[in-house]
Amino acid sequence: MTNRFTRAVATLVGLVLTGSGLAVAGAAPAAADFEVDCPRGYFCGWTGDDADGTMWKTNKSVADLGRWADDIHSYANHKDAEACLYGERNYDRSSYLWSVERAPSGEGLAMYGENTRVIRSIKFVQDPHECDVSDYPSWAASPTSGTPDFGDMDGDTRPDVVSRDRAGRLWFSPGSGHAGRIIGTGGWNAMSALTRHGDFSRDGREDVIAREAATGRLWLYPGTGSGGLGARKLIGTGGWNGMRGITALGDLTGDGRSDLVAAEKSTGRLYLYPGTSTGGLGARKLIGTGGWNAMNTLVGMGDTNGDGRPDLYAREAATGRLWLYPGTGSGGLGARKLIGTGGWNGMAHLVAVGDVNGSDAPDLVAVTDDGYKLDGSSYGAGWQLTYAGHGDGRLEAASPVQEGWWGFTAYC
Ligand SMILES: [Ca+2]
Ligand SMILES: [Ca+2]
Ligand SMILES: [Ca+2]
Ligand SMILES: [Ca+2]
Repeated sequence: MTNRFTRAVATLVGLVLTGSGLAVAGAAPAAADFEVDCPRGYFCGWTGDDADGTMWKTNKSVADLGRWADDIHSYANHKDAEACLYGERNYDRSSYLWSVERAPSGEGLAMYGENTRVIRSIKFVQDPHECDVSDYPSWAASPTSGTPDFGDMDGDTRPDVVSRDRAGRLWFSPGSGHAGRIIGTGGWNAMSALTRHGDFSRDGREDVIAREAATGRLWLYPGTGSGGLGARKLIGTGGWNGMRGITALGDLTGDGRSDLVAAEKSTGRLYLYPGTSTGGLGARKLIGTGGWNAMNTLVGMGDTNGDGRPDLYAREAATGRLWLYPGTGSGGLGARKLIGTGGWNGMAHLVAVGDVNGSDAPDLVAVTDDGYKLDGSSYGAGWQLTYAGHGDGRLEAASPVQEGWWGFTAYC
């Protein structure tokens, strides 16, 4: 990923004080005012640096810039979309140069940059991910016979991945390895938690649960069985902003209904919210008496140790350690075990996906953060790693599987 932009640089040029201490009053601005010259809703290019010279503008994607290809030496994006710049015509992804971010909404500002490259085409997209890689995370998994109803949303026994892009769209990446598709066309940025695993609506299909940031409500989005989501249902009328680590983890209570856990911010307690026969949540039960605020991620893994109870992984913020909290026969969690001795804070996302490699034991997918290194080499953000489950709650070591998972704001 490359994002090069300089915000409002040109307007600052005329205001730079010299070392003499002389006032800038009367100094001629060195640059044209790109905010004014480039109308809102347009991407503009200038033949000169500092938004000087002849201006060219477009409010639509341009597959061939023609003679302008060699002539854009500075530019500004004043459109409410990401602009992908390409060195070749027709948005050839192999010639992708970089993207120019959209102007921050409501501020009326344009994003400014300078350029020495040939730009032959410009495409506007909702998310910079669409400039040079697939619009969705690429994903493939083996069929499983272990827990086919855990992680699989379209009934092919291969676990699937759901992701949210920066534009607030929800994507479905099927385990078949085929192209992903949009299952939520927008508005998902209004959700401050997304979790999936298990069937809450009692139709045998896995569902997604989301917390609405503005209201603290909890919504159930029933899986359709083909990877999509049906009409949502309110399952928590409020107060969920007081909780963190909201995690659907399968049936912990042993009644055949999927359950939810979440930690209470004010007390650090962990609560179980049992799924009910009507697809809602019953009275909560205390299953962790404190200390859960020390965990910055909870992962509902499924049954990692083969005892038939779903288990929880938790990442400890201060140490970067990963802990296993095994589900017990009484609907609680047993004594924790150390699974990862450190370094787990280098992961941007930990994603429970069920059994990925067909071994019947659940595996863990991690998405790397900026600082990710392996054997001294810097890999950076957006690498997908798969940690194979050992069958006893532990994980095998992982290597980078593929890049291209950067830029998504949530996975479940
Ligand atoms: Ca599937
Ligand atoms: Ca369901
Ligand atoms: Ca249950
Ligand atoms: Ca277990």
